[in-house]
Amino acid sequence: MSDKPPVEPPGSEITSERLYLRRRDFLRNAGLFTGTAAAVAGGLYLLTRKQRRFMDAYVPDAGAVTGPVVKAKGAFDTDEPRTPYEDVTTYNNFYELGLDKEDPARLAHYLKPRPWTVTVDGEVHEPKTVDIDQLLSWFTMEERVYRMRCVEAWSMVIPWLGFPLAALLSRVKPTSHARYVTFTTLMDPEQLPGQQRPVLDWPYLEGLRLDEAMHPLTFMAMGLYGKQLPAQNGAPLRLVVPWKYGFKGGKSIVRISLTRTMPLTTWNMAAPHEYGFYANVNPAVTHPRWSQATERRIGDFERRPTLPFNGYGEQVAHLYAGMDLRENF
Ligand SMILES: Nc1nc2c(c(=O)[nH]1)N[C@H]1C(S)=C(S)[C@@H](COP(=O)(O)O)O[C@H]1N2
Ligand SMILES: [Mo]
Repeated sequence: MSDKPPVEPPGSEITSERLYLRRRDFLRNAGLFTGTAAAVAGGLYLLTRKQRRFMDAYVPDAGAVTGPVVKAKGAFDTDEPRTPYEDVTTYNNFYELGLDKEDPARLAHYLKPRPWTVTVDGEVHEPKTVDIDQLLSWFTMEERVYRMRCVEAWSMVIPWLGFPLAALLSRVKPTSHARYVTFTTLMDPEQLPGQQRPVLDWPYLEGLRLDEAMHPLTFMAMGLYGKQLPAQNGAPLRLVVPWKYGFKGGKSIVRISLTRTMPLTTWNMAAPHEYGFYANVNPAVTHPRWSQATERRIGDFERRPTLPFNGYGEQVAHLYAGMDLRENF
């Protein structure tokens, strides 16, 4: 790593500023910017209609995900307003598809989510290499509406479709030695042209402790907004860990390995003083170059306070009992 050029943080506030201004312009053009709460609610309704048309045009083959879908509001769902589909699918971090927020949607067509094979191996009794559609057929798809907080201090609310990682891990039966889980993104510079340049040490690697991986909030997403996952969001399979910074959620995963030792993870290797292994959302631990105390919810005007564990502390704080969360950031 040491002979590589210094790595920039994943993106910048500048782009989100632009998006914020665009949203404000939209509302102003719609005559709603200075309106009442009712008018703002009306604006959200218009946006939703607009998103729906965009969605139908944008993901023409995205029919329903195979199999039954559980849509009931789960115990962990937030009922905060959902970030519009257009923003969720056009404001992305996926460095293998470019460094600007708009790049992944623009370059999404390079990535072919079928055929696709996923390997689950390592410290398990029943390692498996399966076709993605076979894997899909093992689970009932659930909808989970989660907050997502990027380490760059912006956030979204996203309705994911997928299954708990615990369901997959139970199937392969972890051995008593398994303590960590590694997630590996596809390595293919033709499908992920950003891998032609050594911006990061490819493939993108992420990891969790096994108890974090088995937590019921930890989710494997195959869709969002009831449709198949767009490539820019990590098709066909991506990790979602809602109490951690967004970079923990590795995209376009081909391998899930259980290990005895803590795995190397991409951002931690690139900038160990800035991105820790745990990366739990923590307003009290400042990034060396910016505060994590507040965040901008995409589409909002005002910043809002960032919550410890991104608001999931009641569910997950016990996982870190007795740990110094400043040291283990
Ligand atoms: N393979 C891969 N996964 C990745 C990234 C990436 O660059 N490459 N970016 C991460 C970051 S920084 C964030 S915030 C989320 C963004 O997910 P979204 O674009 O679906 O909102 O993906 C994460 N997963
Ligand atoms: Mo991020």
